[in-house]
Amino acid sequence: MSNAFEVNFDGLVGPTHNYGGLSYGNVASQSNSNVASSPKEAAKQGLAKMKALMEMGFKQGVLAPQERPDVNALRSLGFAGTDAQVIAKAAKEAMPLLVASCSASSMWTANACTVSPSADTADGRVHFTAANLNCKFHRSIEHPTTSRVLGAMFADSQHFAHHAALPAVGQFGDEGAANHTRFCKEYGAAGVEFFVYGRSAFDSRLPAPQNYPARQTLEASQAIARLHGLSESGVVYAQQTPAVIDQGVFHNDVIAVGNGEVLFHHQDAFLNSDAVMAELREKLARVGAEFHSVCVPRDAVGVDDAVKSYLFNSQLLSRGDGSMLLIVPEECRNNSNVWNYLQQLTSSNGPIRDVKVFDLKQSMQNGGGPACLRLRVALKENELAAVNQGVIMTPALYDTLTVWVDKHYRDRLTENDLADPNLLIECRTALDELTQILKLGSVYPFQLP
Ligand code: SUG
Repeated sequence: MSNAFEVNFDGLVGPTHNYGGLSYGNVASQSNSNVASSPKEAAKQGLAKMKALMEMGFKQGVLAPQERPDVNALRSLGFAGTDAQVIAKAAKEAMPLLVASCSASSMWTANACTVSPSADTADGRVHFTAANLNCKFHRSIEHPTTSRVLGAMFADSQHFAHHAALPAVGQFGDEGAANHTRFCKEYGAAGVEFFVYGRSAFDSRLPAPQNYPARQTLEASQAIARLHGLSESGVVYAQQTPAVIDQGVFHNDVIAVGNGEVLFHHQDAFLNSDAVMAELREKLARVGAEFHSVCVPRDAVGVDDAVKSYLFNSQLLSRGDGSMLLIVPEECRNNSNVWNYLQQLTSSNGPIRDVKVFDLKQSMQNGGGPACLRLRVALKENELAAVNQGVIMTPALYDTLTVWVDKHYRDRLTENDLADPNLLIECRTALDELTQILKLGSVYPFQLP
């Protein structure tokens, strides 16, 4: 079998990064509403993580941010005139809509799409379905540009297949890879794809959370498995415990992370957890893999600690020697229950041997940790060679992007600044240059005929 890799494509934080308080059910987003942001610092924190992983020998890529404010979204809501007039009218008459149209939320590329590697799909291609993200208006406007950017990155139709986002209704609410985990013995071998949903849209017998929205439906996950041509024996579905959604676990990647043959998860993550673990064990065995559950007991780390620290929104990475490394946000070190647990975890003889801490505060304050910021794509060597090489991180690209951020990004952004018509011009100028740096061609609305 040819070599295969997991490539992490991190979202480059866009120039309008701000705290809009837009995500009901996401505790950090709600509690930091209206705090001043630093787009420059945010972008640099993200780039520092990409550089560090590249230097540790992991394959690293970058996913471009989006054009914001999204003037076309505002036009579709009835604001008319020149771009500057559209922004001014929205600022005067409907500030929440302007704020939503300015969100840099595409940085959380774990929500960009769901990816199935070629070893799992019926036609032997890597399949991508852009996430409709239709639970929140500010995120529902991402998928058309996401699709164009993914198309420009993974352009070779011999290796890559792209599907449009699912129908834009709550019944097919889809949040992408944040609720999808792929297990395998080796990245290039057939694996098991694990879809976690918050509720069913059509089966009223299944429970649902009482307070916060369940963003992912079972029916959306099933549609993606069909579109990607996954076999029944290669798929496991599980429902999130509704009570944890009500405690702020708005995606599965806030309470579980998996890689290779390992699932690192909280005791309360899944309904009927024992049956889910048994099905994973059985289906992994069929592809010659041995399933390991690393379950964090609620007595050691409560769900509230998991939500505050984002322990599970970590990146679980395989190292050359077969051991695993966990990339966690700084907030884990600041939480004594979590930090004590991690010391114990890495010194027990389990698969996870090391922890590395990153300062991602700018993203974390909007509920986006290390795992939110990356989209994992397992690629065989020839598939990796077919990826647009402009988006693969190198020391030179890191330097170029750092200079680009310094040139175009503001140090500080508040809600009032979003009404500044210059922000749109700054954003377009920066993105026009970025598409050349990353060799993406024309992907943004302002670049299209
Ligand atoms: O969709 N926050 C994002 C965070 C996404 C995290 N992704 C994963 N867990 N994979 C969301 O809730 C907040 C934006 C604001 O309030 O300005 C926001 O969209």
